[in-house]
Amino acid sequence: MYDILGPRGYKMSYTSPKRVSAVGGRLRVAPSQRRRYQQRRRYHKTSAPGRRRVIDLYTFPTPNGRKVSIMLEELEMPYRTHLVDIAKGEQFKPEFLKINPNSKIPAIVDSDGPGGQSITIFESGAILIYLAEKTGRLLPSSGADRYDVLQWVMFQMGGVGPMFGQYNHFARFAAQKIPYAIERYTKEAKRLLHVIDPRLQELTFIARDYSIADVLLFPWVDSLAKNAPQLLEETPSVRRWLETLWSRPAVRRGMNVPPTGT
Ligand SMILES: N[C@@H](CCC(=O)N[C@@H](CS)C(=O)NCC(=O)O)C(=O)O
Repeated sequence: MYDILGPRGYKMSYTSPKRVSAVGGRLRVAPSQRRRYQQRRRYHKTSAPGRRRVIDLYTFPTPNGRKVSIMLEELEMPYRTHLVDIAKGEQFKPEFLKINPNSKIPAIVDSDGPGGQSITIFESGAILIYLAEKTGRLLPSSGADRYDVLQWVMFQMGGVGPMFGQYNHFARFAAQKIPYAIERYTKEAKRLLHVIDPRLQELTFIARDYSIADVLLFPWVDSLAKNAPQLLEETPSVRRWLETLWSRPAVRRGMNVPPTGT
């Protein structure tokens, strides 16, 4: 169990489902959880004695922010959430600009970075690659499978994120409705869904195994499915993939950090 604290003082406690039990005074780890348990032990062992290493996550309830909270939940890493209210312009405050000079969430500070030094990282793709490499999870360490995942990471960061963002802006939020812009980004959002749909007809996940590519794509595709379900009518495999990801407890937890409406 651990707490998530925000600058506004909200606090949430999580209790993981039972994975470790005591039998005859010895700890028994469920076989399906053994690898994860060993990784967590290694993670805690490498931390300075007596000091609890916690990642600071700077975020807001948006798709880009939730990529990182899902990842931290998947990895079961302790973290503290700091709400940066982008609706109030908090991303432009000098103290946040020291963390991300590009004035956007998400960003992390890991006091236990490479060489035991603190590290600050912005850009969700870079953050997820960092966390994957730190833990050895959700990104193959070498070979063709690694580049397969990385190409879908770039596809998300350079394509889906910005294009779905523009769709949201022009079709949903802009006070002035510009038909050319709405049509352009509707077409582009649909085109991108048609790029991943055939892939998901063949595979359960975007790459061979569940990976950071799924984590990065999920909050954006899910937000489109909620706000413009008609755009997903012709991509049933994308809809199936969304359900598969929603069935993961870590995804559900991460999608609620920070809770919607904060
Ligand atoms: N490429 C960046 C995009 C980050 C981004 O656009 N964040 C938005 C929220 S979803 C933001 O902070 N916007 C505030 C602003 O533009 O002033 C990433 O993936 O981290």
